[in-house]
Amino acid sequence: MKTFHNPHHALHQGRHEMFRGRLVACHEVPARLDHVRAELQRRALGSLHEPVIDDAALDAAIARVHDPRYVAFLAHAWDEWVALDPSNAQRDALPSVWPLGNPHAFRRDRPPANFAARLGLYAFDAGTPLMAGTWTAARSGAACALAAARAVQDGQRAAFALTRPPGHHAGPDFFGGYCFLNNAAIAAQALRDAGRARVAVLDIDYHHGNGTQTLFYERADVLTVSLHGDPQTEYPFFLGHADERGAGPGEGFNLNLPLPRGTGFPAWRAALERAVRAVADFRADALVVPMGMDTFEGDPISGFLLRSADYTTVGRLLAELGLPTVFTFEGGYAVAEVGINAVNLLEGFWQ
Ligand code: SP5
Ligand code: ZN
Repeated sequence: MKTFHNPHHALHQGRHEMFRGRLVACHEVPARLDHVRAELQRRALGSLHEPVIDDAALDAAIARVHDPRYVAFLAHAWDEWVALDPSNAQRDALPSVWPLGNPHAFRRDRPPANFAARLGLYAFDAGTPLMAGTWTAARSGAACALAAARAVQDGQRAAFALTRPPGHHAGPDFFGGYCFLNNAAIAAQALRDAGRARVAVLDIDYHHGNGTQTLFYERADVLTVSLHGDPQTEYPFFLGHADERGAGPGEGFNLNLPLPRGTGFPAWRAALERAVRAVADFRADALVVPMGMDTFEGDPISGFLLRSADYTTVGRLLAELGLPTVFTFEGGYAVAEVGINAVNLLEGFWQ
C-alpha cells in the first residue's frame, strides 16, 4: 500500500475554535498526522510518498468538485483578512455572520465586497479557523487524494491520502467541521474520470459526511454511505438522517446509518456490515473510505466506544469487498492513540 502524506500540513495550525461562547484550543492539530506517519514507519506498513501532481491537473481535479468562486475565495482569503487590518495577521480568521437559507431574507447570489461577510457566506460554523497556511495545506492535501486515486487506478490494491486539514464536511462552496477541500470527493471524482463507472464512498468518521453527501446527492454513479452519530444530538446536526436517500437520478444512492451516542463496537459493526452490503449491491468498481478515527472510545469530542483492537476488524471487513480502495484521513482527536488506531485499520485491511 502506498501512503501519500501532505508535506505542508503543519502550515495549517489553528489556534482557536468557537465553542459555547468561548474560544477553545483547536482539536484538529498537526500532531495527529505526525503520529499516524510515525506509526506507519514503525510497523513498516507500505511505502510513504509525497504527492507529485502538476498544478494544472490538480486545479482541474479540485474544480471537478468545488465551485470556482469558492476556490478563488480560499486561495486569497488570508491576504484579504490581513488587508482588513495588519494586526489580523496575529489571529486566525473565523466567521461571525451568516446568510441563512431563505433567499427572501438573505441573498447568497451577491457575494458582498466585505471580506468578513464573504467568510460567513462560505462557512457553516465558527469552529474552522483559516490562517496563513490553510490554502497551501488544503491544496496539497487534495494532491494527496489525487495521487492516491491515481495509484489505485495504476493497479495498487489500496492507497492512503494521509493529510490534514480533513475534508468530508466541505461541500461544493462551503467549509466547516475543520474541512476546506473534500479530499474523499476529489478522489472519488478522479476515479470516475479515469473510467471507473461506479464509485462508492463509505464514510466511517464519527461525524456525518455532509459535504460528500451534498456533492453527490443527485448522482447515481457515486454511492455515498455514512455511519455516524445521530444528527439529533451530534455535529453537524443539520444533515445525516436515515430518510435522506438521494434526489432525482441519485434517489436510492445515499445511505445514512445514524447511531446513538454511546454506541459500542457490536452495534457499530452491524451497521458497517450493512454499509458494506450496500456497496456490494451497488456493484461498485472502486471504493473511497473517509477514515475518521473519532469513533474511538477515548475521543475527546465524540461519543462512540470503539477500542484500538476493533479497528483491525474494521479493516478486515472493508477488505472483504475486494475493491481498489482509497483511504482519506479525516477526524480522530485522541492524539496519542490516533496513529495506532489508523494503522490497525490499514493493517487489518492488508492482512
Ligand atoms: C473532520 C471532523 O471530525 N470534524 C469534526 C468537527 C466537529 N466540530 C465541532 C466540535 C465541537 C467541539 N467541542 C469542544 C469541546 C470543548 N471541551
Ligand atoms: Zn469527525
